[in-house]
Amino acid sequence: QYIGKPIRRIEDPRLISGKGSYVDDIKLPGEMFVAFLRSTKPHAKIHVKKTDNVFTGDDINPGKDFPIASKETTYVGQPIAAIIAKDRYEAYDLLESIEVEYEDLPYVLDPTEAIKDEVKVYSGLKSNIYFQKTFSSGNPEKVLSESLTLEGELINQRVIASPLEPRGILAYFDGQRLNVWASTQSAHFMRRNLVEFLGFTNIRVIQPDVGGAFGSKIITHPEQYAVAKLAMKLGVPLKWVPTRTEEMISAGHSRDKRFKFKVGFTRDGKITALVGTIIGDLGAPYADANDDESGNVLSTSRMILGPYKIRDALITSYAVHTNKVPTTSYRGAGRPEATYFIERIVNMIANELNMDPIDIRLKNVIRPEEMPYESAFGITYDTGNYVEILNKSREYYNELKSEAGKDECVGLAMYVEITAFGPWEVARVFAKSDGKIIAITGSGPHGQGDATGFAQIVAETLQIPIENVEVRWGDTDIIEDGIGTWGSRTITVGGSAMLKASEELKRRLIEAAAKMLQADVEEIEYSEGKFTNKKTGKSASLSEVISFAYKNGISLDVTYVYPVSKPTTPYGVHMALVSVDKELGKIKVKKYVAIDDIGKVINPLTAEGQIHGGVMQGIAQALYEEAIIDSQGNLVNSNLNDYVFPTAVESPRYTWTYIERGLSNHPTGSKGVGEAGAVVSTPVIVNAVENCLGKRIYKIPIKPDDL
Ligand code: MCN
Ligand code: MO
Repeated sequence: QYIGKPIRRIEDPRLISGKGSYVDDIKLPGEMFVAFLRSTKPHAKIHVKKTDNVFTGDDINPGKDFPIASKETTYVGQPIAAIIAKDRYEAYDLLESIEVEYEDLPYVLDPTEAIKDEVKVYSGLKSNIYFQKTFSSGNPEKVLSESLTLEGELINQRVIASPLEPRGILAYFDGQRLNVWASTQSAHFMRRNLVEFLGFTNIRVIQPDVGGAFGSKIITHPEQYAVAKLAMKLGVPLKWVPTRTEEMISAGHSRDKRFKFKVGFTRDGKITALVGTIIGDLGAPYADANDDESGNVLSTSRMILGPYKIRDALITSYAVHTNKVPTTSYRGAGRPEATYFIERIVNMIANELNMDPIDIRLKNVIRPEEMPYESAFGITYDTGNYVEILNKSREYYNELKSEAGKDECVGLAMYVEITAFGPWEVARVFAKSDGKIIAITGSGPHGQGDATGFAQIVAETLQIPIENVEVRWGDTDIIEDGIGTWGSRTITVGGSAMLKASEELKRRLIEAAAKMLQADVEEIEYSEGKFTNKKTGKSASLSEVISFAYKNGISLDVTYVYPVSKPTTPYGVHMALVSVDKELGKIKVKKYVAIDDIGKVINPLTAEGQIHGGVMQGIAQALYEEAIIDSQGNLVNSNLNDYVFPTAVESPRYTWTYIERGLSNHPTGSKGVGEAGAVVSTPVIVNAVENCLGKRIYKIPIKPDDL
């Protein structure tokens, strides 16, 4: 009735008519504004002069350099003092009056230099290497010596997640309770972080409307910790919302991984072995961010074998500190890098052997009869048919090729990724006495359209009109706990919790109806809001049964905790038609075709929207975006004009197709789609340009000069 239908987003009417309410729209009487003074040095001892309304690390985190650096800074942009004023204008003006003394320390910006540990990024560190791990399987060196080989280094450059709304927080301590409104991907996660940092539990966190995040708002940022702490100290409402440039010099940096590789293959295109070193740049040491991003370095390492049967492999991976902005998750979080590396390599081999990109993949992918398949690095690919999706892609590929005119080429790439991470999610579903069903999730959607998906799941399970379901989230007071929205987990993990909670509510309603209609539970038939006693033919409506339940002391409030042990693996084949004008140095992505298997599709409209957005971010990484950091550690392109942020003008025409071959084992049958486009589109575009230029490309973004 609803699941699988392209239902329009129930979130949209208020958002597109400008009635949304973001952190900066919320105003409390007497609120003051906080601005942060930021380090202008990549590594220095500092001394900040304290005055009345200036707060330093000594006030906020005595004896430590986090969240506010008090003794030693480790990147340009790091907050080193907070100032409080009546509004943002006064606050920014006052920043200039703060006196700081810097005593320069040696710094290191390049991760391959940092790995040598000659210059420490922070005096307190034993090593710049956060970790070094080895993943190995089979006998790759021997196999390589018996194969054709190809080697090189691929760099997946540092880019900046740029949600339209920057981070932000409003915090007010009323004498008993700390009330927080924050632009975040999870109210619950932020609450747990604040509880730990402040050592105080009476905290409520509200996630109002959020203008995008793309991973950059998973962690609690230093400024948010600092504002919460100052709000507790001062007892006045404090607000912080950064400018765009501040946002770009202090948050959302990501990717920044390189892969030095040697790959072995046979003359007929079978990949035999892969050996290499992955270096991930974590930026400055800063626990929340490093824990998040180092997980992504592992993810890149373990997913580097892609959908291919490579059993002889050895990958050494390093997560390394530098004196740059700490990196965090950005759409795909480790999987785009893995996909970029392996897909570039597969396409290079195909070109080397003059082989069709689909044929070479058919030679190497995991066969459907081998599913579930455990990769050489221990990732379980649960379900799917990689052969079928490749065969299906051929007609689209041939069509794009036949359309390609002069200086136009087609590129193709494939991916498998991991989504729907645990460890659990919570859903709460209850019936109001007025007949409405309220559905609450512990996750924190912020643009994806999950509320529509949840409403579809609840309406379908309870067989009621979708208008009778209200979906709520983003408040730690309305549900017992939650995880959040990231890792393309929400509709699969949160949705499965929602499905189970709805089923339990239905069971309770049938139990109440049985009492009301004097029947055994098995004698009650339920259909579309109507309960019928099969014996007597007597029936009752949903709202009658709800009223009966309330009057008879039966609770219709269900909370369901859904645990997850293993992620699930969506996959797909994407391709694009690209025109390359060498004379003008111009590249235009004309058409983009995506074929995905994301298991059961809950809502093809919102799922396709996710593909469009994700693909565009990957196109931008191939052609436009790059965090350019100068030799003094300054971000050079620190505004959206210089940073070459794509717009609708750069967008191709999309065709999206899905097959529902590999259902997941979750109650919803779905797999995630929120990141898929960003995971695979970069190598698609680079491959197309490479085909036009007839030479290998190792560095992105591809700039006009490179043509
Ligand atoms: N969907 C579906 N069928 C499936 C899978 C998903 O219909 N089999 C639909 C869902 O109902 C939902 C959407 O697709 O409308 C995405 O669901 P899902 O794949 O579960 O991903 P999440 O909701 O967990 O979103 C997280 C993902 C991530 S990790 C990043 S980063 C990202 C992304 O979503 N950030 C975004 N997309 C974004 N979109 C917007 N507008 N803003 C962001 O910050
Ligand atoms: Mo994410």
